[in-house]
Amino acid sequence: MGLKWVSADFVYLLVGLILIAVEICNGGITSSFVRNDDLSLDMPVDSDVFRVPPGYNAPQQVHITQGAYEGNGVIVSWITPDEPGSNTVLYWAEDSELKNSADGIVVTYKYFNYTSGYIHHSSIKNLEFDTKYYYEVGIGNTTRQFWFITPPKAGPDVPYTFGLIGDLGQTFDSNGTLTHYELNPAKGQTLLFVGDLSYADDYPFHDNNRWDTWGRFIERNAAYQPWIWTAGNHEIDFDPEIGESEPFKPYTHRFFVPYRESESTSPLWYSIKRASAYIIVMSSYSAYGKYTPQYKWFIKELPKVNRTETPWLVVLMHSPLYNSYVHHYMEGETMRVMYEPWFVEYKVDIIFAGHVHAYERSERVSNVAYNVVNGLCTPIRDHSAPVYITIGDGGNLEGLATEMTEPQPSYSAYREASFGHGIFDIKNKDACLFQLASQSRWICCRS
Ligand SMILES: *C1O[C@H](CO)[C@@H](O)[C@H](O)[C@H]1NC(C)=O
Ligand SMILES: *[C@@H]1O[C@H](CO)[C@@H](O)[C@H](O)[C@H]1NC(C)=O
Ligand SMILES: *[C@@H]1O[C@H](CO)[C@@H](O)[C@H](O)[C@H]1NC(C)=O
Ligand SMILES: *[C@@H]1O[C@H](CO)[C@@H](O)[C@H](O)[C@H]1NC(C)=O
Ligand SMILES: [Fe+2]
Repeated sequence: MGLKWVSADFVYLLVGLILIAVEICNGGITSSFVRNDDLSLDMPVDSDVFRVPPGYNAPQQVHITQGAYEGNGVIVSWITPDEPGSNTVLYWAEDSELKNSADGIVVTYKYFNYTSGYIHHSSIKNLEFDTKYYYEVGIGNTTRQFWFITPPKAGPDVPYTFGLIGDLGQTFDSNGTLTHYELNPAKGQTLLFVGDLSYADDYPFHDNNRWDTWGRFIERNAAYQPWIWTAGNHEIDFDPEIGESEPFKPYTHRFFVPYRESESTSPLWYSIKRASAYIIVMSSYSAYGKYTPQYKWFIKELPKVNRTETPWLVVLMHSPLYNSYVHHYMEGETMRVMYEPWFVEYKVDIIFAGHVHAYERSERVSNVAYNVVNGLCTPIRDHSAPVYITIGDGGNLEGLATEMTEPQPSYSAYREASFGHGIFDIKNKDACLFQLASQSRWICCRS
């Protein structure tokens, strides 16, 4: 690893049990660190990370996500290449001989001249909280076993550690990001993925074989801990010129989420509780104006959140609302205008986004006073406002965003062009820390 992973967000602001309490920065640090901005290539199709598991019709691309609003369910997904095989997942608690089974469904889709394998999704319900389970997919002599650990029941002082990755892709840098996440001693227990998964759409005709390679690449982590999915622009796969006019087709066939449990009508926006966090996932690329399904769902969602039970309110979306990089500048502006008043009124703690291939953290600011005629259009410090964190630096083939708007706006606390992941580590109801990439320093999430 060495130095190339080390970056320098040296803001400490620690609350509660943690000892250090120095705020060095007061707005506007631009790190001079740039992690190798040479374009990284996608790993070749015959790379070790894309290896097809042995055996006839062996399940591949195994991944799990949270399968129940309360956290006591898991959706297991996998693909069999040759024939449908079985939709059943066998599962058993670590200390139990009793094998249970959950049935699921199998779907397939076509995209231009590509035909998918058999994509299985099985939802396991009513699991015990805070328990290790083993599970098995496949039939005959090509079964495969994995495991996961359910979260503790939701509650105010339940510590939990989330990882964050966005814009991952499948380059050598992507592999570095995933490896580095796996090796982080902070040990993320669940990954919050802020959109842009495979970048298959960068290939001619959106070569969906690159969705399959990506599925095999992430299996080594995503089969053992839930990845919480957010859709990005690279999931839209809208290309009417080649006859593909159903947005999000590959994504919604491959990645199931428990959206109905939060009364959502679309897998592109939903929410879950996990430990002491309430996580709301939004879709930057679905209609979100007033009266739209996403809007109507969202405004009912916020009052539902019981901050005594889940004190940490977190929102995931792909396109950032505050972004001072040149790349994708102001793309999140219409969504900011629509939703920022809600985020401030309901005191959302953190909004994580990706899209910009770099890291940026905002101060706690809001910009909600403007009414067209009053000229009040500059962000101001606001303790009810969220911190905005952009972590779209997973390592995809499009490369880093290095160009920043100058001067650095005062709402921008820290920005740095580096690949990597984040760790969002909840200690208790008052204290939580965020760590960028592998640096050993942490910042406080609430102040
Ligand atoms: C089991 O796998 C082996 C090796 O791939 C194969 O030769 C054999 O036919 C398989 N048996 C069954 C029952 O599928
Ligand atoms: C799909 O079309 C592309 C471009 O014509 C071609 O290179 C590829 O081999 C085709 N794939 C299949 C499965 O027919
Ligand atoms: C990806 O990373 C893993 C773990 O560090 C390593 O074993 C593997 O060889 C890497 N693959 C490629 C293609 O870089
Ligand atoms: C909120 O959660 C707390 C702690 O779990 C619980 O005691 C309380 O009844 C809940 N409030 C509502 C309105 O459901
Ligand atoms: Fe993006």
